[in-house]
Amino acid sequence: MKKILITGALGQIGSELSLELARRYGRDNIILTDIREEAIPALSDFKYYKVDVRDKASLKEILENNKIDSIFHLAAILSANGEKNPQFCWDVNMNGSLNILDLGIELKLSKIFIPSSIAAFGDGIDVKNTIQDSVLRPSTMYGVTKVAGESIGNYYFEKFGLDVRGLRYPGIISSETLPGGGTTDYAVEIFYEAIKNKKYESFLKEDAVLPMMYMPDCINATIQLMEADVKNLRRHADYNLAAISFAPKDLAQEIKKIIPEFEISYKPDYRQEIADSWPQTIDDSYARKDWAWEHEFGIEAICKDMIDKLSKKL
Ligand code: NAD
Ligand code: AKB
Repeated sequence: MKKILITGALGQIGSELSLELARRYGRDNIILTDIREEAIPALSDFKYYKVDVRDKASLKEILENNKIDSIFHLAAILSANGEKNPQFCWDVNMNGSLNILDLGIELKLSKIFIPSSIAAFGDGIDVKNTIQDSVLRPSTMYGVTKVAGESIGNYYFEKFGLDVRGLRYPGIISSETLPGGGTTDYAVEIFYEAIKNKKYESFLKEDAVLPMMYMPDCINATIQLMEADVKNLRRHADYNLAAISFAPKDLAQEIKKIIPEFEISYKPDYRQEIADSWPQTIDDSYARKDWAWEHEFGIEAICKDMIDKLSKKL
C-alpha cells in the first residue's frame, strides 16, 4: 500500500487507524475523508476532504487527484442508529460500498478493506463459538448490509480480481473517539460514566455476553490482514475475528476493582433484542491460521488502560 484513502476517518475506528497508518506509511500518504466537518485535533495535520460516500463523482476526483492505490472504507451507519432509519442505513452502507468497489475496478486500485461485523450473524446461529461458515440471517438492517457487503466484496474478488478484504469485527472498545450508535456502545460509555459519576445504567441486561475487542487489537488485525500475502488467504471479505467475550456485569466487576464506589444498574431497551441475535463467542481459527492473528488485550488490561487514559482526558 503506497497511497491510502480512509472513508469514515473521523469515526471511532477511523480516527485511530489514521494515526497508525500514518506512523507506518507516512502522514503524506494517508488521505482522510468523512461527511462531517473535521474537528479532531490529533488529525488536523492530515489532508482531509468532506465527502459523502454516496457521491461517486467526488470520490473519483479525490482518488485520482491523490493517486490513491488502497482504500479503508469505514463510513457506515451502525446497528442501533440503523434501526431508527433502515432505508437510510441501506442507502449509505450499500451505495457507499458499491461506489468504492466500482471505483476500485475503474481506477485499478490494489487493495480495498471493507469491515463486516458480528451483526452479520442472527437467528439460528450457535451463539457459542460461532463458526466461519455459520448461517447468516441478520436481525437488523445494519446486519443485512454487512452480509450483502461481504457477498459483494467476495463477488468482486472472484469476478473482477479486485483485492477486497474484510473482518467481522466484534464490539470495539476505545478511549479516543466515542462510538457511533451501535449495540456494543455500552462497553465504552460505561468507562466515561464510571469516571465522571461513579455509576452507569446499562441498556443491555447484566448477562448479555458479546464478543469484544480493544482498539489496538482491532487496528493490528486490520493492518495485518491488509499486509498478508493474498496466496495465504482462504477468505476475503468475511473473516471471523475474535478477542474476548464478556457481559455488562463482568465489565462492571473489573471496573469496581479500580473504582470501588462504581455502581451499575440495568434498564434494557431495544438494543437488547439486537444483542440477543448476535454470537457470544466466535471461532476465528481461519484468521489465526491464515495470517497468524493473535489478540493481546484481555478484560483486565482493557479496564486498566481505559481508566488510565480517560481519567487523564476527562
Ligand atoms: P463510526 O460511526 O464511529 O464512524 C463512521 C464514520 O462514517 C463517522 O465518522 C461518520 O461521520 C461517517 N459517515 C457516515 N455516513 C457517511 C457518509 N454518507 N459519507 C461519508 N462518511 C459517512 O463507526 P466505526 O465504529 O468507526 O465503524 C467503522 C466501520 O467498522 C463500519 O463499517 C462499522 O460497521 C464497522 N464495525 C465497527 C464496530 C465497532 O464496534 N466500532 C464493530 C463492527 C464493525
Ligand atoms: C454495533 O454495535 O453496531 C457495532 C458492531 C458490533 O457492528 N459495534
